[in-house]
Order: sequence, then structure tokens, then C-alpha cells
Amino acid sequence: MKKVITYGSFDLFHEGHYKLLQRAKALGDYLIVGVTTEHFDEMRGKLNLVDPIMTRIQNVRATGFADEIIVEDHEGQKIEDIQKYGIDTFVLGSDWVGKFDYLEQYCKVVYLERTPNISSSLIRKDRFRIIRIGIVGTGRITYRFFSETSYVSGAEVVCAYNPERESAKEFHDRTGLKVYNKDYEGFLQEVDAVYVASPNETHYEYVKKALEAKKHVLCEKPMTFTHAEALELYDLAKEQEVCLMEGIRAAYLPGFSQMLSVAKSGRIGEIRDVEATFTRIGVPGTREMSDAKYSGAFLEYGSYGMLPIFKLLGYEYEDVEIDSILKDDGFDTYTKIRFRYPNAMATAKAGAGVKSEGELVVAGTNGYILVPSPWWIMRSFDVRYEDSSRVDHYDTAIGGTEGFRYEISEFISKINGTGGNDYKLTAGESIAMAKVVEKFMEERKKHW
Ligand code: C2G
Repeated sequence: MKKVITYGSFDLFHEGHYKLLQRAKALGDYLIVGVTTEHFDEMRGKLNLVDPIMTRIQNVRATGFADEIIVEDHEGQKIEDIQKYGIDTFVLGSDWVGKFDYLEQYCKVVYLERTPNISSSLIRKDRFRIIRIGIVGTGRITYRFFSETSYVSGAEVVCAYNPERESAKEFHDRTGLKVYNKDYEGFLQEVDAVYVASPNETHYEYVKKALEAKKHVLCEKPMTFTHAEALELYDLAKEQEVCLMEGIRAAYLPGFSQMLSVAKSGRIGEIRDVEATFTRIGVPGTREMSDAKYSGAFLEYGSYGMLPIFKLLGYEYEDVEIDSILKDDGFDTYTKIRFRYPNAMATAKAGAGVKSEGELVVAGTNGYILVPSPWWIMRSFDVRYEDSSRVDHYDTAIGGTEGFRYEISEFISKINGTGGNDYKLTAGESIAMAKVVEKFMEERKKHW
């Protein structure tokens, strides 16, 4: 008898799950399905689960494909199960390609093609539904977005759009997803929400069209180059009753929220200064290292620095000054943005092709907060005082390498109306950033 095993959360049970179980069963005579516990999902960093384990087990059972259902509750259990049950084939969907190759020493490992565009037939239409996401642009970041979505229950990337044929083909070859070349409207019809990660100068148009088609939008920063455009897009989103979110990843990390609440609790007294640095030496020739018109240090990384400043001091500053070191063609390799508030100062430093310590320091009248580099992937921070022997240390775990999944999870909970207010990054903060972006663009224009 040939035994097959597969695992999953099987939350919001849908067609993709059904087809996977069906094909897994067909690979042998006896199928064992491991359903994850809430605790295990939390441990492996899977976010947004809705159904309790009993419901998820019942849904798997109802397919009739599973001969036996077990519970997966700890790391390393897959190896134990394979040996315990005498498994011949381990099966998982193609979103996990390569991740379980290490099991090949115990049994055959098969990755089955994921069901690319899950239809609504099996999707619950009541409380929550699966949000079908389309990706606009197919650059490097979108591969990470795609794989991190596997860790967010209730979200599925179903297709992509990119007019550049080569990049589109590569994305299709690597993910199996349908990629639209021309028909943006047709692409929009297939999805509930879009993630816009196209070149900066195209964000506004893509976002606007998506909002007009009543699609929820998560857009990479900077969303627009002008204050008026940002206002217009947020107004449009409101009118169309859809979510619009700017993708400044650091804003959505659990550690960032914790740091903000410690800073605002009065522990360090009154805040007098915020200094945030984000620098990167990227690959020469890439857009973020060479596009003098729509990229550079400020446009790529400036929003990160403005984030803690606006969160901690608000955006009613008295004055802002932007100072850049420009190359001959106008590309800013290093930019400092200085804000003056009635009782505080703040500086955001951004570098593209310049490297500095990527830390965040919040200075107060009783002490200071130090977030070590890279502060935008916040894993820990210290509260320090005049007495240098006193240090309060905070550790905050994040799932995945950069915490992309928290941003996606926030997007999904907002769409489902479970995310509460948009306090993590408000429309007001995002619009205020656009105002600074506009000032930067205006000043740089003078260079030409
Ligand atoms: N799946 C699919 N098509 C989809 C969505 C999911 O084929 N459109 C597959 C997944 O690849 C996985 C199974 O359905 O093999 C269950 O998916 P999830 O419930 O999302 O579980 P997952 O997080 O993939 O669990 O130990 C747990 C496993 O490692 C993976």
C-alpha cells in the first residue's frame, strides 16, 4: 500500500485546498492529512487564521479524500510522521517548492501546482472570503510578496500585470501565475485587490485605475510625487469604499507598535529628537541606484525615516529642510530631511550608494530609545537612561526575514473590516509624506 501525507492549515477551505487533496490522494492508496494547530501556526509565523481547528478538520474530512487526519503541532513533526506512518510520498503545493527537499532522505517529495485562480464556488461567502490579489509589476520584491502571502490566511495571489514582456514571462515561469501584458482592465476584473510594485513613476496611474474599478490597493512607497495626488487617491478610495494602504513595511511590524507605545508612555519623558537612518548600497545599474528622475536615496528610503518621525511627533511641523548630495545627473546618493517642531527636532537620513548605521534614536527628557540596525526590521530595542547601567531591553519576534507578512496581514484585515482604525499608517501620515516628497521633487528640479 502506497501512503501519502500532506499538511496545511486549510483555513477558509477553498477550491485550491480541495484540488490539492484530490491530487495527493491520487498519488497513492492511503492519504494522511496533517492539520496545523493554532499554536503551531503562530510559531511558524502564519497570520490571520480565522477557522478554529475543529472546523478546519471537518472541512478536510468532508472532502472524502483523507483516510486519516492528524494534528500537526510542532516543528520537526513531519520527519517523525513520515517514519511513524511509513510514508512513501510527501506532498505540498508549489508555493513551498524547495522548502521541504530535506525530506527526500526519508521519502519521495512532490510539489503539486497550486490552483492559480481559485474560483468562488467553494469559498465562504459569509463572514470572510479569500481576497484575490493581483500584483502590478513583477520585479524582485514581488517574488517576496508572493511567497510571504502563503503565511497570511485569507489571501491568495492569483495573477500579475506587467507590460514588460521579459519580466512578465520570468514571473510566470517562476510562479505559474497568469501574467497580463496589456489588458490592465481585464487584469483588474480578476482580482479583489492589487499590490502595486511597479516603477515609482507609474504608481499613481495604476492605483487610480484600480480604485476606480473598486479594488483595494496596497501600493509601494512613494505612492505619489505630489500632495494633491495623494489627497485625490485617498478621497477616491473613500468614495469607492475600498482600502488604500501605502506599503511602508516597517509600520506594520509588531515591534514598531511596541516601540511607539513605550515612547509615548512617558517612560523617556518628553520627546525632543527623533533620528532615523536608512541607507543601502544596492546593485550598480539597478533602478534604485541609477534612476535620477524617479529614484535615489530620498524616493527609495526617505519614507522609512519619516515614518517614526510622524508617528512620534505628528506631521504639524513648523519647518522642513531637505539637503542632498547629488550626482551630476541629479541622482541623490545621500539626503537629510530635517524637521523642526515647537519642542522637538527630527532627522531622516537616506543613502543610496552610501552606508551608515541604520539605527533609530528617540531622545527624551528622561532617557532615550535605541533601535539597533536595521531598525526598519525591528526585532529588539533598548530604553536607556542617564545611569548607563540601567537598560530596559525589549525583544519582539517577527516571522519571515523582513516581516512582509505583517503588512499583507494588515491589508487583509482592513479589507475584511477586522483591522480596526488605520492607526499603523494613517491616510493623514501618508499624505503628509507625499507633501515632503513633492518638496523634494521641486527642489531637485532646480538642479536640472
Ligand atoms: N494550496 C493550493 N492552491 C491554492 C492554495 C493552497 O494548492 N490556491 C495548497 C498549499 O500549497 C498547501 C495546501 O493547499 O499544500 C494547504 O494550504 P494552507 O492551508 O495554506 O497550508 P500551508 O500554510 O501551505 O501549510 O505544515 C504546514 C504546511 O507546511 C503548509
